[in-house]
Amino acid sequence: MKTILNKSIAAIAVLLFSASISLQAQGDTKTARKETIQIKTSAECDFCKKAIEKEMAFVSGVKKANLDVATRILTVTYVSKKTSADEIRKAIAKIGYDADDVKANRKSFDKLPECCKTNSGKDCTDHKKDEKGQ
Ligand SMILES: [Cu+2]
Repeated sequence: MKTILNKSIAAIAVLLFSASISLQAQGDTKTARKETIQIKTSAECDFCKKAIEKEMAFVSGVKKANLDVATRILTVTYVSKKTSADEIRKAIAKIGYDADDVKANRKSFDKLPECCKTNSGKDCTDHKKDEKGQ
């Protein structure tokens, strides 16, 4: 009788132990869960790149942001528990740039340097002149 009792206690202990390990493992993957997305923006030049990347630093949960000016694609790595692709797109639109199907905030867009406005037809090589002129 005593051995049976000991065995079942041992079995329960093993069960509890393994259950706590699997819970812990799940918890770890949840907190560290990162997503990487690519967002098509309306960035025109390095000035836009800096503005967008800087804005990303203010979005909580964003770990990394890099904009490729040639393709206008912003690659963002974020913690999915803290933010979402939609939040990130909204943050980009807020400062005057399109982000996938989210359209740029009109007021912010109007404040952008001329050459940074999509389809302005102006070359961003004049950018430095623009900045000094303001
Ligand atoms: Cu620009």
